Amino acid sequence: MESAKWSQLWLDYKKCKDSVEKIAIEVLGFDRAHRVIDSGVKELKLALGRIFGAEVSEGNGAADPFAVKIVKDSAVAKEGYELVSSASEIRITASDENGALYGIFAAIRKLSCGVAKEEISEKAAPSNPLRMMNHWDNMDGSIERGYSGNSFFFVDNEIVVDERTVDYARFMASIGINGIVINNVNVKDAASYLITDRYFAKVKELSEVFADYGIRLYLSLNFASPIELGGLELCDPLDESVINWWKDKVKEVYDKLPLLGGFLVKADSEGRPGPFTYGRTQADGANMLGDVIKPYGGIIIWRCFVYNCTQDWRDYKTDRARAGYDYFKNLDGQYHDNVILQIKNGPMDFQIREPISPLLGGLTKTNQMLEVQIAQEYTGHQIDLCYLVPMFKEVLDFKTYCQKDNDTIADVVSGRAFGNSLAGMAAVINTGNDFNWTGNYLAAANLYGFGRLSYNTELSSEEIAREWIKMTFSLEIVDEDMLTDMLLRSREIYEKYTSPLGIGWMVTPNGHYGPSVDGYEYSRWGTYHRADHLGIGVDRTDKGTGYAQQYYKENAEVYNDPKKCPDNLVLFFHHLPYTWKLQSGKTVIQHIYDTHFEGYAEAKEIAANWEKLEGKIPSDMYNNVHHRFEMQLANAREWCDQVNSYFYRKSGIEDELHREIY
Ligand code: BDP
Repeated sequence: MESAKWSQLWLDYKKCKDSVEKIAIEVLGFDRAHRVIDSGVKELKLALGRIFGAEVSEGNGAADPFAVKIVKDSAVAKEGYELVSSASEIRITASDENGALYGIFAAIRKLSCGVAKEEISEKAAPSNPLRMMNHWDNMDGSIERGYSGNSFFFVDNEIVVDERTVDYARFMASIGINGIVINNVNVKDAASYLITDRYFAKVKELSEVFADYGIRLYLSLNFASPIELGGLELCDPLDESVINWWKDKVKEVYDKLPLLGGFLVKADSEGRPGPFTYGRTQADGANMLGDVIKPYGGIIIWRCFVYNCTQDWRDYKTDRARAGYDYFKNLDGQYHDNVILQIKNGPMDFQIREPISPLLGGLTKTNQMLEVQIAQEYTGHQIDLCYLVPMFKEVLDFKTYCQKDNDTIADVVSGRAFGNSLAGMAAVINTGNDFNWTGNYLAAANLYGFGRLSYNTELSSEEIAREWIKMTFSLEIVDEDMLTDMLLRSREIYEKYTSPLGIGWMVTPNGHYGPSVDGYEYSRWGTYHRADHLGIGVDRTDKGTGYAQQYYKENAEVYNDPKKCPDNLVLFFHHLPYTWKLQSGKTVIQHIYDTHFEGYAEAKEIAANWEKLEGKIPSDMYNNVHHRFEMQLANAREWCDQVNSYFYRKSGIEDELHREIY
């Protein structure tokens, strides 16, 4: 076999049992020459050729025994599709080109998952208008929080557009992604020059590759560009010289990059410049850019990850969890139409367990979208297995009580709740230039899963896992069941051996892999567990920091009361004695001991399950994951030992089961 340059992930089309000699592709009603239709036809040719061993041609099909027809029909929903099939054809109907492309990939997905060609039927429309990936790639080729090698966009401050870029765009389109931010939100050094002549030609080329697959390219923006690029003395969003500079700059940008979707901005956060420097609000900053980009149809995605990262850990009242809501809620309704706020799923920072950000749905008059992280920064660095789709489902299903019905996070971020047309989901992506794209082969389930979920939030974690497994590996059903089970349990296992009961952190500073119970305890980041010899947890009730009151009444009441608060978040909201009885009936300390021992034991179980797949999947895949499980077990053991010892020594309370604690 010809050796591949990089993995084809879930698009590595394999031959099915059914052989078909000839298949005709027909395009009806769409312009065959349209770039997206052309990509779709190319993909069909490749896939059908491989799956059926067929000779695939384009034609009117009349004489051919089997045809795949791509049909335009304005009755189908925007970016949606309908699939029907019979003994002689598969018919893919859509009203626009993106819908047709998604329909094509859906038909291929069905075939790859073993559905007979005569039995293909599905009707779909995207849950979210914006379905985006955010790269944290730097121009020097490094990736912030990247665990899969270096950037495939940037090498030594140059932009690379090659076959790999095309494959990347195919993968993203196949899961319904329609927007990609190519550079890190921390825009520094060469990245500031992405909006200058230095890079326009290459960014344009990249935007064209994306456009072939129905994807818009976006750029992260340096709010201080007027200073850094323009030589101005300030970047005050209300200053006329600043506004004029931006007007000229954005005109130039759109002259050179007509396909640009807009900008993503991290301002006033972790050392980034922003409107606060000039006594202006976040709305002042976002609206100024929104107004400037409006004539070109662009949008401004403004992140809400704004908090004081130089706080005093002695000060109990300054609660980082409150910051997003405190800074943004009172400006609700002031953001302009083409501005959308991007809000992390939790109030802290992508921990394995956090409550849902109260800002989501707390805002009712503002465009908003959800940000999650599939780069496993705090969830095991793509070494430990952690299938994140169940977490994303929990977020989407959360009932905010922002109104009587239609009040879940899925309703809010899709735009359904309040009728916004700018709405959606974004993920900090987990890819790099490793052969397999995601470091750990199994981490591709998160890449695949996020895309599928952003297109259809109704899919279950299990359905997504099974699709991905079927398309990636060819396994017997017992093995598929086993791997599905491993994925579905993995998040809970990771949670068990790391930080307990929603408290978060306890992680090695900077790197964020492995335990360090007090690593962030006496630092400036606002990330505390407040453990002493009597108890642990942060009082975020009305008697503490008041964070629980940022939720609508129904949720606030639950979180405010340690007897009602779900166990898995109880230390996020309450400071409790180690002897406190949880709803499970266990004490806090016994829960800590039990879950840590269980987490390590269950990690061993899933690692052992993987060994049952030896010889059933390609050896490079097997070895890659096997090696990572070895590292995961060492990590899980370390967490288990350190956390249990720490709390045993702090509390002096014996484990009821008298297991070995050091
Ligand atoms: C944190 C990361 C940091 C990012 C920041 C962000 O540690 O590298 O820059 O989030 O989201 O999780 O801006």
